[in-house]
Amino acid sequence: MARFKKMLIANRGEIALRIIRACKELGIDTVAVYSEADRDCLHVRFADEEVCIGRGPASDSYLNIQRILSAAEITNADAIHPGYCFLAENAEFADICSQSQFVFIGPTADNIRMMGDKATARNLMIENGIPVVPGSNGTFEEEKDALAAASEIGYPVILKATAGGGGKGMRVVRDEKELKGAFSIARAEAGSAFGNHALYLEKYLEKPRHVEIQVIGDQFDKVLHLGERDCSIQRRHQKLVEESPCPVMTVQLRRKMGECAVKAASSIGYVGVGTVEFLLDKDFNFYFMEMNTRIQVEHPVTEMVTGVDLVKEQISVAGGNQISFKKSDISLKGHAIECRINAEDPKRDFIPCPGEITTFHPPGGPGVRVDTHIYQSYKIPPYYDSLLAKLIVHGRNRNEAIARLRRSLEEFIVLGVPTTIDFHREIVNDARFISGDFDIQFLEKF
Ligand code: MV4
Repeated sequence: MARFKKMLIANRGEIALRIIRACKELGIDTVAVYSEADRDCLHVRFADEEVCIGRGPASDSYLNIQRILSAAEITNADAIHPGYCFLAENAEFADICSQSQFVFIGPTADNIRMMGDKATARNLMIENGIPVVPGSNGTFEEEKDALAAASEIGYPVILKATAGGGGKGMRVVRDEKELKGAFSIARAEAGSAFGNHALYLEKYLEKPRHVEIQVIGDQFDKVLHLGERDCSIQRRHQKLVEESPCPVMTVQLRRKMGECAVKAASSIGYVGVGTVEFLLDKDFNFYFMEMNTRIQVEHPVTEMVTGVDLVKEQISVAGGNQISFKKSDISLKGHAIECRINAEDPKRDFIPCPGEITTFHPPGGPGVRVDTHIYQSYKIPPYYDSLLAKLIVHGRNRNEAIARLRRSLEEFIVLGVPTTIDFHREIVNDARFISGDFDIQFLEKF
């Protein structure tokens, strides 16, 4: 693949390193951008070139479109990889990149826009025969319309901001009185958080699992899926543990969910890697929630069970190549589980804890992968999210994966700041986790 000569990575942390690794294997030179708070970061050291783009706060650096484009121009980069968060799902940024002759490593701006508006995405799924939770037809501007829709659907309902996603701007409402209180507050919150007031609502499902399908599309109208990830173990919409396969998945259900995910992506001519999120209820009914149009934090669990390098494949399809494998090449081998290690204090409501890493000893051995940007004496700046490392284990089956996870967590030493390692040690010894019997409320009762 001779398409790209030089890639600018518009991100930091472990994902910037992950992208640099993919570029090295593809023979693409790399440009790191960094903030003044990130001078000593590994992405800066491992890239071929580096450009400082501003002060610590993300709005002055990793979110500053003009500075990132200037860095791409002065280094003569031909592509820009946004990673996740920051500008990854910013349609305007994707547009500006292409207008400036830089290939945006991601889907088209229109793909991002379409899926970024959740009510629009929901209607598109209905048109394509993909199951959605009973809910409103589009958004509403007035409380009376929300009340009418809710009484038709039946309580409890969940109010969602059409410009939200990933749990931002959602509110569960149990009766008419609650809806009357919540409507204008949710509307105002959506307006200030997303610059878009519009809300829609759905019947609230009480204890589903969060199951998402990894998809990839190329520029030749080919879309394939790479199986699922179960991401039910989360707290305040931050995932803590992800695994593949989903412990309750069957071959038939995977085929049905996979077909729906492929249809969802195909219906908008999707190009790139993406994730279609579903809720799965106890009776194995599944419902489309939203589509994430980026590479996700938890992509390594899919890499471990499929053997596909998703970041290399993502860069390849953005460069105009066909997907490098066929549907029949994809089989899920064994079981993979990821734990997110954050600099947070579980004893103090998971408050982020920046500071200096005084001791760092990552685990190793068979079936163990650690994606991290930290090292001994690294100082965690206060400006960004608290993810320090992803521990990903693989085994021939779920039990072997859990055994490897348990002993890896015992080996893993991070001192200097509180981390979620101890919390994960408790999760892997929980009977319901071990039996695979959990849903999105698992940590609330933990
Ligand atoms: C829901 C839901 C229940 N019913 N929609 C959360 C993130 C976004 N992707 C969609 N989400 C949900 N949508 C209906 N109709 C449950 C979730 C949900 C969730 C809700 C509250 C607390 C934690 C949650 C974790 C995963 C999903």
